[in-house]
Amino acid sequence: APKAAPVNKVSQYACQRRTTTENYNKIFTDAFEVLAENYEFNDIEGRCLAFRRAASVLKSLPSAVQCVEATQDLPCLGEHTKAVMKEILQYGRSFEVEKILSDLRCQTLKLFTSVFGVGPKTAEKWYRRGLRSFSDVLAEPSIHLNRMQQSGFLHYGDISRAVSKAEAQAVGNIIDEAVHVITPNAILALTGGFRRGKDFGHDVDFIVTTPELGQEESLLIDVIDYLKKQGLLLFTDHQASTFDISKLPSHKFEAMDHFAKCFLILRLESSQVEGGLQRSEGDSRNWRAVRVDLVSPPMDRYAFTQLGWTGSRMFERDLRRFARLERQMLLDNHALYDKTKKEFLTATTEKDIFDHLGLEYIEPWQRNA
Ligand code: DCP
Ligand code: MG
Repeated sequence: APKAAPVNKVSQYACQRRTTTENYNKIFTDAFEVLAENYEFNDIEGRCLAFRRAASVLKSLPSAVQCVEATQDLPCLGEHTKAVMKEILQYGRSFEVEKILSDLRCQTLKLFTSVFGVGPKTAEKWYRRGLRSFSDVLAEPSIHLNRMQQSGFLHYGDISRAVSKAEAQAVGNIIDEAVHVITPNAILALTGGFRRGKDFGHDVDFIVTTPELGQEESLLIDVIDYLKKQGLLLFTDHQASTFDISKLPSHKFEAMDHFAKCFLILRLESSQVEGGLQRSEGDSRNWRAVRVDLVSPPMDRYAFTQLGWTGSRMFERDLRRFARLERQMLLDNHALYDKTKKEFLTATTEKDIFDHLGLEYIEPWQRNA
């Protein structure tokens, strides 16, 4: 007789799991994130990914794991991850994680990479030069900070503090006004973590576009101009579109998309935020700096961009992996290509893309993998 199909088997692909912001296994996933980041700092990509995958699986569970035996049927959990879980279950903490947290190199790299515009490579370079603190970096005459890093240091206190939902809403109002003053029928949509229902984020992400193909790029430049004239822009880095329709979607996940986009630091007044700004003690300013990203795809690429920018990162990674390995398709922020049929598959909604992939639709708030 055929074996009964396993009930509620958790998929190895994040895009086949529903993951809300409710995480019942935070004690494990926080520990895994420390280990993953440490492997990332040491350029051990495979192990870094293994711990991120394990964390993602645990985030999708409807309750806390009480014993290691309960993880038996779960995918993506190896010997190492299980050993860490065992330690945490037994002692309430992991000694391996604590060792990393007390490691000076790791602490310093974490500190440096928390600056806007500073990635792991720059952080490593500064560490190797013997620099250990922000004042070390800023006092070192041979170090040239680029414009982004200068703004990163200048607004460090503000942009290293989480953005609240009310603040994200206020940013949305500002962008909404700017976009529609310039182009009344422009389309503006929230994306990124706040679209997934997160209460806090490191930035606020939006898609802006126009119904008329080709007009979206000047829209972005005009929006930046408008915000600048209002004195609301503390930093702007505009990247013009390099989108080339003749290029196949790449299967490399890390590749940034080619749409016009800008990375901004916006000045947000307390009076614009319902309930006012959350300020730290002793801070009497009536404004704060907020990181904002805008991406501007042509309208016929809207669904792919929305799916690609809503995240989470693990959800995106697994959508692409699933497409490639299970469907012989290539997915990125621009397009979906069927390698068997040798054709591009069009989509006007995210649902169309899930349908093409033969996946159940997952709501944005269920993509917190
Ligand atoms: N993204 C991606 N790959 C990258 C960068 C971004 O797939 N290298 C996508 C997925 C992210 C989305 O863009 O969810 C927005 O990027 P953010 O860095 O703003 O991430 P989130 O909005 O998810 O989280 P946060 O609350 O930290 O802003
Ligand atoms: Mg974001």
